[in-house]
Amino acid sequence: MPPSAASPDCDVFCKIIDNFGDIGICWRLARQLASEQHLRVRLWVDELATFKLLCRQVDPTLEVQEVQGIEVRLWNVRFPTVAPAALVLETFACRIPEPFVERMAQRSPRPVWINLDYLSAEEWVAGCHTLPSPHPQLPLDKFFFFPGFSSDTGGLLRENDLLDRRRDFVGDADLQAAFWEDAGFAPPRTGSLLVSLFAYENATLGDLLAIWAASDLPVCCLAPLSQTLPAIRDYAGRALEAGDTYQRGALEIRILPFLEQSHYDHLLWLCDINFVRGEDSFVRAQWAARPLIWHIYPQEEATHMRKLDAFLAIYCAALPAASTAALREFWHAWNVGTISAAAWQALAAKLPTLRQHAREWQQTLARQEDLSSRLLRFARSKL
Ligand code: TRH
Repeated sequence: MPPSAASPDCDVFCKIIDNFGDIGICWRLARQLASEQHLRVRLWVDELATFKLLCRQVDPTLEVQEVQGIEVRLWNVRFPTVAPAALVLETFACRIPEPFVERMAQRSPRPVWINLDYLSAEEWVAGCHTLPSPHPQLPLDKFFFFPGFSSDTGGLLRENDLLDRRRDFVGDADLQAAFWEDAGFAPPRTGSLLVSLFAYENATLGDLLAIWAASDLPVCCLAPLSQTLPAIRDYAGRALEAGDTYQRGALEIRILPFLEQSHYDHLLWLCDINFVRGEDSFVRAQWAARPLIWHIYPQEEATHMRKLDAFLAIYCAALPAASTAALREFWHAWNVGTISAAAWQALAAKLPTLRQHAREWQQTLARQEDLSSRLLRFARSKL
């Protein structure tokens, strides 16, 4: 498409460092700013091939295109001379181009410049949320905006209609059948425990698959293509691709293609337990209101384990002690790579309680204002 005739209200900058979380979050936020906050959004992305995996409409060969009402621009070394929008969102400290920053300083009025940071349940977040950082030379402040789980943080991304769409999907056999058809599989056997599996490389994945294969309960493990595939292949002892199925004992593994972002929600809504990772799938699993197992993004010196515990502390605050212990032990074992049959059995025994808890947790979070509304309210207060 030709560049939009109307100038944008908001520039969003996304650098895909690794994985899918950066673009997953930016794309979700950009769409919400456009569809719910009625902003004209211009999204700068440095790598369109990864973006295409989440949204098939993206054409990786185009420098400028419109996708779902959003102006998508390839962010490469030839950065064009464009006028900055009134709101500039840098995400995950991706360092927007210096010439663009200089034009921001020349703009009148100056844009509101926000860096959207990573999600954490740690206590320090509320104290740093919305703090300004003055540019060393230019008359510009950059504000740090932290997502979070409480009202004194930036909140969580949640589309207006998300919970209604989930409810409709969960109650509609035809929508579910359409999901399976799109994914290239027949619906799983009734009575199987449905588990979605999205994780980083994990040394204990083979152990978990063996535990499921030996369990009394049939387990259907739905694994969209991700870093779990090598370990699944090792376990199966053969090559597996998207569309393949592998059966051993009580376990059926289905390798799914990497799903479009909106279809991934459907998978989470269908499953009894969701193994998720990073940030965005972790949040979506909470909106799915089902028990979740979080593989946190690993950081140096195991600082991610503090982050994991900070979340467990708030998530389990209203959960009975025995369920908390089972969940905590399993999450720790999954993240350090030492799953045992006892840890799985303890977790499995608590699934009904965890399911009820996941519903209550979703309801608690849903009572809070979502991230895009908080972000806009904050930006307007600075205009
Ligand atoms: O891909 P991730 O590991 O992303 C990570 C984290 O965001 C991490 O914090 C960050 O530091 C790092 O990126 C750079 O996991 P995450 O955040 O869950 O993002 C995955 C996205 O992919 C999410 O938007 C859901 C989407 N997804 C699909 O669209 N289809 C799929 O089939 C799957 C499995 C995921």
